[in-house]
Amino acid sequence: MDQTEPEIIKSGVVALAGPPNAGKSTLLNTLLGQKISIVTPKPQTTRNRIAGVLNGNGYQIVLLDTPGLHRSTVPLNKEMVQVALDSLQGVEAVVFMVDASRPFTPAKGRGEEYKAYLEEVKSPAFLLLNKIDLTGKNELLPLIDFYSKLYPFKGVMPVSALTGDGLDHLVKELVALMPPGFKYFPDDVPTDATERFLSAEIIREKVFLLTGQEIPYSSAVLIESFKEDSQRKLVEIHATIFLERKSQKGIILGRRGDKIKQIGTAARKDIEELLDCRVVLHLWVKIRKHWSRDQRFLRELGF
Ligand SMILES: Nc1nc2c(ncn2[C@@H]2O[C@H](COP(=O)(O)OP(=O)(O)O)[C@@H](O)[C@H]2O)c(=O)[nH]1
Ligand SMILES: [Mg+2]
Repeated sequence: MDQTEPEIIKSGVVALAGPPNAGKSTLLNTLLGQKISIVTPKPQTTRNRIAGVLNGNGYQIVLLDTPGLHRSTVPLNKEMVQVALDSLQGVEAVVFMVDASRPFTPAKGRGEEYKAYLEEVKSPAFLLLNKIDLTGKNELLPLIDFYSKLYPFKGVMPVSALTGDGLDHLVKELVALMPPGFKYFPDDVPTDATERFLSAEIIREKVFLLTGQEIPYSSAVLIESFKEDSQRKLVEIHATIFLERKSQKGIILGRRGDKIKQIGTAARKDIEELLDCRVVLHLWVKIRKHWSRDQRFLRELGF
C-alpha cells in the first residue's frame, strides 16, 4: 500500500456564529483545549474570522470563530459583521449560539434582525443555548420558542462553553454531519492563524481587559516586527497599539506608564506560552485619527 495516500476521514467546516458575547470564542477554545481566540467580557472582542482545528478519532472539523452579528453603522463593525456572514457560506454546518443566561426580553425588531442573519445559512444549523451554568433549564423554554420560529434548526442544545457541559453531544452531532474527506490540516496545526496574528490578538485582549471606557473600541494592534533567533530561544516583538484620539494616550500609558507596563507584562506572559519560548515585547502607542473608518488601515489589519 502506498504509505503517502491520505486517509479518508469525516471532515468539514463548521461556522460558529451568533450575537456578540454569546460565548463563541470560549466555545472554540474549550473544544480545542487551547486558547486560540481571545475572550473578554466586552462585546465585539473578535474582529476577524479565526479557524481552529478539532481532531478526533476518524474526523477533523475546522471550526470558524466569527465576530458577533449585530447592527452597526460604524465601518469597522460593518466589516466585522460581513466577515461573520461570509463565514456562513460554503460550510457543512452552522452553530448559532446565544447567551441563555440573560433575562429574556426579545427587543422589538430583534426577531427580524436574527431572521435576516439566519437567511444566509444554507447548511444544517444547531441552536446552542450557552451559559447554562448560570441559568435554570426552565428559563430556556421561551428562548427555544423564540428562536425556533426564526429558523428550522436541526437541533437545540443547552451547553456551557465555559465548563464544557453538553459539548460532547455537540461534537457527536457535528461529526455525524461531516462528509467523507481528507484532513485540511496536519494533526499538530491547531489554527490557520499565524503566530504574528495571534500575538497581536493577545495584546489586544489585554488592552480590552485592562482599560475601560472607549479605549478597547478605539484600539488596534499591529505587529511591526517579529524576529526569532535561529534556535528559537527568544522571540523579539515590536508592536504598536493604535488609538483614535490624543486624549486616549494618557489613559493607556497610565500614571508613570503603569498601565502600558501592565498590558505589556500580561501580553508577554501569554505570548511566551503560545510560542513556548522567551519573548521580549516592545509596545508603542500611536494616534491614528479615525483609523476604524480608514479602509487602507483596515486592510492592513486583515479586513
Ligand atoms: N458563565 C459563563 N460564561 C461564559 C460562557 N461562555 C462564555 N462566557 C463568558 O462570556 C463572555 C463573552 O465570551 P466570548 O467567548 O468572548 O463571546 P463571543 O463574543 O461570542 O466570542 C466572556 O466573559 C466569557 O468568559 C459560559 O458557558 N458560562
Ligand atoms: Mg469572540
